[in-house]
Amino acid sequence: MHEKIRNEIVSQFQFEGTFIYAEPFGCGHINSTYAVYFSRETKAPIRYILQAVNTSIFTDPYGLMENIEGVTGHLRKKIIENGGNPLRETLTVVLTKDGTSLYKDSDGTYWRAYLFIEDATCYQTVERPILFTNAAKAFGHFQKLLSDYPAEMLHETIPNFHNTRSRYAAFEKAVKEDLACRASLVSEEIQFFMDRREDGNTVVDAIANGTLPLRVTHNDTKLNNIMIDNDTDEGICVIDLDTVMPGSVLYDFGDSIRFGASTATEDEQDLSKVSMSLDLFEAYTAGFLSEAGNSLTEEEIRLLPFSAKLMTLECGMRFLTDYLNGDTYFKIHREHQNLDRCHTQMTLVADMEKKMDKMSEIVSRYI
Ligand code: ADP
Ligand code: GN1
Ligand code: MG
Repeated sequence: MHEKIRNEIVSQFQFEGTFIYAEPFGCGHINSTYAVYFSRETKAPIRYILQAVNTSIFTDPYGLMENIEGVTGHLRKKIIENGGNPLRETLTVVLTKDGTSLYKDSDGTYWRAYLFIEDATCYQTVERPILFTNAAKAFGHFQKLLSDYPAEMLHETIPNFHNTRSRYAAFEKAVKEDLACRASLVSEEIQFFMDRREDGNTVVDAIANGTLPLRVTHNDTKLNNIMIDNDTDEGICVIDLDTVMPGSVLYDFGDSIRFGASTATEDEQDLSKVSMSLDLFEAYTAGFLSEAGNSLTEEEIRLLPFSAKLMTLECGMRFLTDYLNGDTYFKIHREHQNLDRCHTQMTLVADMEKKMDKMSEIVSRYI
């Protein structure tokens, strides 16, 4: 891939300077991400983010980029109005020399590029609670800035992304087809998700009957999808905008808790290390409600604790579905990694079930 990047890809984009090298970058599970480095004659070297879009998942890459250009354009305008720096506070697409947002290479792979957000860190775990509070404020603020974005302009980049009922259907199909001959190895795990089937209907039904509003949401708010400023610890820029679509604010709140309030990494094999920290739940709740609290409905607020469980349940089931299908969706770096990921999510769900009352108590304190 490096040869291809050097010989074909980098010359297609409006990058400044002379190409030096490319390296795989970050811990995303979906796209193939590289940092590409350039030297400049009179200025310091510069790097960019270059990504091969995963088109088996995002089947309409042009629609995807139309969303991203639309959303970042909207954010840029507001950031400027508020006196901020749009080059650091939102993603900036670097265009190809033809002025388009995607380059289709000789193998049919679609490439895109962004300015690299420098002097900021993308954390894989909450190293200090303040980072999580600040991530929450930034996701809450992101939600507010997009509250007047015309939802009808957005392509649905992954249909039914957080439709837990469809997720259950896909899971049951995977169990039945058993493509990788693994179903007999995971009967307890399968039962765990089947026992919680009813939970999958709660938010889907409430959106359908109008009890919960649809908003423009990020839909993938894990901690490594936000850049945190190295000097101030503020959540400076929300990234990974591939799944910005109409959704429930509960998806964004719940997914952040799923990932960031865990006391262990998403693929930890020692489950004794995995639990949902009430302190981290509180750290996130405080930050999120301070930004977005006023705009939430009573029902949204009531369901915040449940949303953490729902998103964790959904994600665990997606990992198990992928394991049953032979690991074709999420990138894995070792055998059975998707099963390990499924196990941490199951452990978190069970722990959240025990802590639900305490979570509700915390929410009520910040309203
Ligand atoms: P995926 O969809 O595979 O998760 P992301 O868009 O989240 O891909 O990118 C993967 C990682 O690359 C991020 O977690 C982050 O570490 C890094 N990254 C992405 N965009 C930028 C950017 N503009 N500046 C700096 N780092 C970035
Ligand atoms: C994927 O793209 P990334 O790594 O930020 C996935 C999320 C999951 C997450 C689990 C488009 O997020 O939905 O919650 O992995 N993104 C997509 O870590 O499926
Ligand atoms: Mg990501």
